[in-house]
Amino acid sequence: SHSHPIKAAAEKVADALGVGGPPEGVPGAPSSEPATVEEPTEPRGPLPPKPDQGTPETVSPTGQPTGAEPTRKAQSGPYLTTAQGTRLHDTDHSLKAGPRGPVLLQDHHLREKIMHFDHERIPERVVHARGAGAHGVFRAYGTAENVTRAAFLRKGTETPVFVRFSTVLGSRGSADTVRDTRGFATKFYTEEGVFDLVGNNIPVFFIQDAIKFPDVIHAGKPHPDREIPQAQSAHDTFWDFVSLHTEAQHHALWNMSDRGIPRSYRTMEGFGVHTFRLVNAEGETTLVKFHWKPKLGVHSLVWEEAQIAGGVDPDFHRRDLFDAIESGAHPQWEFGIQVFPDTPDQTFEGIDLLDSTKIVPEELAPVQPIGLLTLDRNTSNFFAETEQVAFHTGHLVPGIDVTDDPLLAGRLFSYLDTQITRLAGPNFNQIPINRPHAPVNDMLRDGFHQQAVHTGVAPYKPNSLDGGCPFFAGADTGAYIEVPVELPAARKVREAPASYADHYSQPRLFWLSMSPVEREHIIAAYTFELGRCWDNAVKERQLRALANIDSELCARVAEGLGLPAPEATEPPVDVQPSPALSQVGREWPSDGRIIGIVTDGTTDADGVRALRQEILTAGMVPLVVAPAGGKLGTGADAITVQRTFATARSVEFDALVLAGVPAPGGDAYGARDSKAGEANPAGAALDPRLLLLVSEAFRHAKAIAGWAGAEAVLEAAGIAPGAPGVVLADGGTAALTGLTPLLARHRVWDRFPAAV
Ligand code: HDE
Repeated sequence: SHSHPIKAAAEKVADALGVGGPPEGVPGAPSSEPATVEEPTEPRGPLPPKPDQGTPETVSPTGQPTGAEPTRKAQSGPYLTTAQGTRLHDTDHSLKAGPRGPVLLQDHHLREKIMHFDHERIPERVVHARGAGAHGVFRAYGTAENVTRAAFLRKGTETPVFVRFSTVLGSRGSADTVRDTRGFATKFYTEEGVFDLVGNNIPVFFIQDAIKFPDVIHAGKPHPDREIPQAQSAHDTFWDFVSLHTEAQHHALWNMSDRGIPRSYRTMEGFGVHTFRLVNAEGETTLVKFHWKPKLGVHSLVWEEAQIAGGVDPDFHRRDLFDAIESGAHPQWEFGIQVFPDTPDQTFEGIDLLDSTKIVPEELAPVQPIGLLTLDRNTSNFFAETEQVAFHTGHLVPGIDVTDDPLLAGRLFSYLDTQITRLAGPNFNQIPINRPHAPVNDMLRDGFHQQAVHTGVAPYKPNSLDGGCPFFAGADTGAYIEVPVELPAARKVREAPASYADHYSQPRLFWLSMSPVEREHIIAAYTFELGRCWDNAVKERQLRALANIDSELCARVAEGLGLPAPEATEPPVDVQPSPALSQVGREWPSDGRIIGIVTDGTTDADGVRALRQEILTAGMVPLVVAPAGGKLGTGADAITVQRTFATARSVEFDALVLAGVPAPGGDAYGARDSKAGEANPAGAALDPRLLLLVSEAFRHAKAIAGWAGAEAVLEAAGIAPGAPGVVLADGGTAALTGLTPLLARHRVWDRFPAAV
């Protein structure tokens, strides 16, 4: 019962992923003849943006909407110019004294070109350097109106947003699929000014007090002597810190779970982590935790897949997000809040709401949906938007306030401060991507990279010379009207509240909430990471921490490391599991899933064409794989091969369909050098790349279907025809019918623990 837009989206994904142009047989697709690209001879204006790419909103440097004024775009006019707008007639040759003579210093164009190039890079973010961003829209359900007066949460209000996803530890060019926390930062350009929700895909943090942030990051970053390993937590300094500073155990456990290796940014949850305070129109306050719930469900990679993807496609997540949006398969998240009464003790059911190493299980406080986020537009320039976007936890709108979480307090300082170095000065709010969409009328002046030409003579208050302008908002519309929260009489101390000393009850809660296969993954992850450590004292200390989480977890990891399992030093805590934390056992829409149709020279092209169409109709993405590039079948409706045995790797596919028929007198999928359209030589050996593709997909617990000929391939790959999640059918329709429910569960969980 998929609607037409999803089908159209899937068609476009297939198209975007293909190497050979638009999918054949799709109504409205242009003819399969590639259009000839003509070399332009006449001067013409800059290329128009792609349909899903717009330039930043038309606003003045300080955010004032400019109405009809043209957008401040970098390129205009048909001719190449210098930065001063002077037309150029040559950009390929330096000015020299004769063709073989010395280059002349007076060549301004040469100097300007090289000078600018030399300064193209800005410092990368000290954390979260690697990321991908997209534009979208947030629509409020109105269900939060009773707890907050924030205008963008009023029923039906639509607010433009920009979201940046990221990893934490790696450099800007590092791989997407490493085991790490993911950032999930959202900028809401509301009519009341910018609200930034700078969250992560893991609901807890390593530390309870911001003063520890440099410590945990120094421990996680590469070793200072050789700057290795890149984008990894699997090294001594990280586990040294985590094992000594046991409040980090909870976050580290989430990292070691499947949450540390998401399948896609589109299938990640997001969390505000801290408790925030909402204020409604009556001035009443509520404590909340923010959640993002992906419409496609929460899905992860398996570790071997993540490692392979890190090599064969380091841009795995960035590409996935971009392709999906470009094709019209717009990812969506429901925004939700867990609501707690704002009591003086700031706890809920005994859980300290000011401790960012703790969650409140959804079973105790359900997540109430308050709006829908849709990402529908890619960036048109990565640097201008994704690199220059500057989030800040202190960018708050009326109706949303902070709490006294000491981790949040440090962030309120840090995010402004870091931009001074990264974006070189205090005027980063004037960079197009950071400009509010609400009018800006501040009294901030001058500074590096000032873009605005301010008028008036009195940037101070009170003034009479500028007529007293600008004026104050009324107390009912203004921001930063702090809630007059009663503070307990206190003396200055450097200490944490007693509840912050509980480091093990919640890791244990998480562990007990996992399904058996998720526990296996966690055990394997710790065994891998600690196995990569060199110092035995670090491993032994971390095993002692694991003993306090769960004795079986500790014993299994110790066994893998070949070390004795220590006893717990703290009595096991009696906690109730939270089933909502497990990713296994639920069914989700299979929209956008990528299905590899593996063919060879003997495959029936009509069958493949029909199957492709059925996959598209179901809102999924077919990719045709063959031993070599080219076409399947002949004539106008020949099918373009999109991946070859050389370019395909199992990690790209959510499921495989082996669509072959045995060649007369030979095996299907025959010899390595068979070509599309040619029968395979009798008895030829199966291509090892095909066997790798199939056996990896099986090992990664992906559904595999096939018809005639598939059995031989499965057998050669060592897969029993009756294995779980293997569908042997009599054709494409039956194969897809068999695959669909398997895809809804994301993986064939029954294949574990034999699978990796
Ligand atoms: Fe951040 N963090 N952080 N952080 N953080 C930054 O800001 C910091 C923390 C998060 O896509 C920096 O502009 C401190 C928690 C995200 O641009 C910096 C502390 C959470 C992003 C900074 C924390 C986050 C950042 C680096 C401890 C989840 C990427 C560049 C008190 C709730 C935003 C920048 C983007 C980025 C500091 C802890 C999330 C240095 C001091 C907890 C998603 O300001």
